[in-house]
Amino acid sequence: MAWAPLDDIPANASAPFTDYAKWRLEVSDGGRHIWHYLCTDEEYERWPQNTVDKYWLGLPTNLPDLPPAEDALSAARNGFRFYRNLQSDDGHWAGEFGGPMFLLPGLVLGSYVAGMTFTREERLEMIRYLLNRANPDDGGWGIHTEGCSTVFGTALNYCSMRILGVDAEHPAMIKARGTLHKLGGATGIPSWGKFWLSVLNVHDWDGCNPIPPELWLLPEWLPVHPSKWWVHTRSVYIPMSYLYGVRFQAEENDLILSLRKELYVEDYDKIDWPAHRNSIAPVDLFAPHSALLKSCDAILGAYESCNLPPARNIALSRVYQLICFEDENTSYQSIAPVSKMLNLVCRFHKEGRDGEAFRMHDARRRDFMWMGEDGMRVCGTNGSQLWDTAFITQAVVEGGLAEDPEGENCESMMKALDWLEKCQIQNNPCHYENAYRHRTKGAWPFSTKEQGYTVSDCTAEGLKAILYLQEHLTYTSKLVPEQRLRDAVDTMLSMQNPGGGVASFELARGSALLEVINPAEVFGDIMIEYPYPECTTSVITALSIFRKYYPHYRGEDIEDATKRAISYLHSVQRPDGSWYGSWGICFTYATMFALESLALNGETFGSSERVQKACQFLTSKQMEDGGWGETYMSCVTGEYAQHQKSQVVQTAWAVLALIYAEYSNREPVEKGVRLVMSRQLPDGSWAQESIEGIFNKNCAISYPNFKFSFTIWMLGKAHHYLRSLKSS
Ligand code: LAN
Repeated sequence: MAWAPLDDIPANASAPFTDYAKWRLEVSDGGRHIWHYLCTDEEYERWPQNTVDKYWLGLPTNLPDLPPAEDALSAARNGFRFYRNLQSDDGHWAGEFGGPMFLLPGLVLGSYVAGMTFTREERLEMIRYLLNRANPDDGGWGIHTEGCSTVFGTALNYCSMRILGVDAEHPAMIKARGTLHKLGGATGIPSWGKFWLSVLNVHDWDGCNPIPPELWLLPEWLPVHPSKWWVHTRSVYIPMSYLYGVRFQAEENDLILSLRKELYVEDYDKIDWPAHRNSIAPVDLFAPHSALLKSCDAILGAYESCNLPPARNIALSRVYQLICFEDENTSYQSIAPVSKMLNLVCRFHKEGRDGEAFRMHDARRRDFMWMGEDGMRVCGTNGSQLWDTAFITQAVVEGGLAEDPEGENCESMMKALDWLEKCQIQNNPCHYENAYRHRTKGAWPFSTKEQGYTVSDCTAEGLKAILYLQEHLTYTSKLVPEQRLRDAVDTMLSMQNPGGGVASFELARGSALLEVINPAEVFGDIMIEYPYPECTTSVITALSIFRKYYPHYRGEDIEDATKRAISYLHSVQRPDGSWYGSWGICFTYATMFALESLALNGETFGSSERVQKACQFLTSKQMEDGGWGETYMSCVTGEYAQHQKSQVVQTAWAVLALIYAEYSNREPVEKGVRLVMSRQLPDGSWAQESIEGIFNKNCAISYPNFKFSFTIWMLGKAHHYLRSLKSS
């Protein structure tokens, strides 16, 4: 299948390839995000571009300059005066959630093999995004936007560009191909890349280690049963095992034949595929295969050489059923875009182009596509709606900004409460046990209710936001009744592991030993759930705030959960006083959370050696200019990696940490506040700096709304904190 040809693509992608005045973000159904390009004059007139559109497109918002801030509180106030303009009409804050560079290839390759298309403007802006994100020195792509060029990033994005319509002789393609070849060509691509290239029919299935769907037929009590894997890993490997099991392949065409020549340094027909199953370019390798995994792969490879492995058909029906359950439970979005696009190809393979599954999958691709000033990218989830809305509302209430005389902040908070109320999941998922899901009743998700997965800390931050809005403000009503708050508490308590720590989506179901069979060479710690200081803190702080207002519900359980959580946090403090962060960068992020927990337990700078050590750690990292700055390399190496430039978001985290710790010396706090104030722009906003988040140890992901929520939160709290120090 060929897509309609595009005009010549300019080599320089700094100017838009489409008319930016025509893009609009549609927000519907509980925070769903879809970017539209308006085609007719009539549409254009009916649907004016608003501030949210303009801000995310990088167009001037023309918001007024504000009176310069005199102190931390007025800086927080100015920050929110700007940021409230980015609130959507339905009450949530929308935003970009890009960073990983292997998501757009899944979208493009998956759509292509299933015979789905994109609009011309979407194609042009995806191309432009990739041109803008190619590393300037070598023209390749990394695993994420700040990473060095790898085979994984370069080969997959190269194929995406070609499918989207870029000619092989375009200067950017020549440069990227040169880099790919220098790195050894696509035979060295990690396993997820080998998989996608095989689906596209530019790589041979014989070059992939087996992904047998039969694993799902093993008895569930077996420690390796895939139902015990981390929910993301299992959601990805379910459809992968289906497509591997049926050896799905796109039909050969000119583009595919040409890609077979472009991607490799050797002659495609002469490649010894089985010999390359474990070839991984050194630059890509983060988690090498263990000897045990290599032996398992060899045994499974022998099983695959039976013509039709005996249990294949039964296994295929079972995994297909799991794929359908997941689609139904998430309105065809799946938990994240990797599994979404794999499920889409599976449904296309089995059911073809006619019918509900194809139509729904086609439409729901757009929930992940986000237009930015540099073009169109694919987000890590269908957004971070709940996460961003929960933080900013807490920041505004705690900073004392929610009761402003003009009433505009009040209105903003009421809208936010309304949205947060609607976002709470009130039931357990369909096929609850049969689909191996954790309970969702009472939970808040990371993005939207429709996506529908419980996340421990999102439930916690959602609940805290509701409690702040309902209990601290005079003008709000109790939209979320006590019974639903109790449901959230039950869900959070159901997520604490025996060791006291809380993981992300579920309880840890399997042993950490399963990590020896981690097949994805580019990610670490993905086989099971692990407890995280961040998630644990959010949960126990939410439980404690709940208890303050509703002391009669499960008080003892909450007390016991808190004690166990604290002992988990004690056990994972590092000798240098810090905690390792798995979802934000890195030691600064997790140390902020952990110190909040310890404060809840009465452990502060004055009384606790642990807290003193943590504060020493933080203050030793404060930079000359008063700020803090850590790079994502901390997450990769496990050692603090200093950024060249201080970062407002990390400065906010570090100062918040010192405040939680009740650090007695005002100087580091004051210097941090001054740095954040000095970076505030005249309209009250802050500019985007380096990437803020991380996952699976090796892939950075952006949280651009953090530069508002955490700065405003820190400034508000610091103001009150510094005043309290003065008066004591
Ligand atoms: C996220 C984003 C949010 C994040 C927090 C809530 C911040 C965290 O505290 C708990 C874990 C969670 C929900 C999380 C888990 C992993 C996600 C879903 C992501 C980092 C966003 C993208 C990532 C997902 C795994 C990306 C797809 C890639 C695969 C390896 C399958």
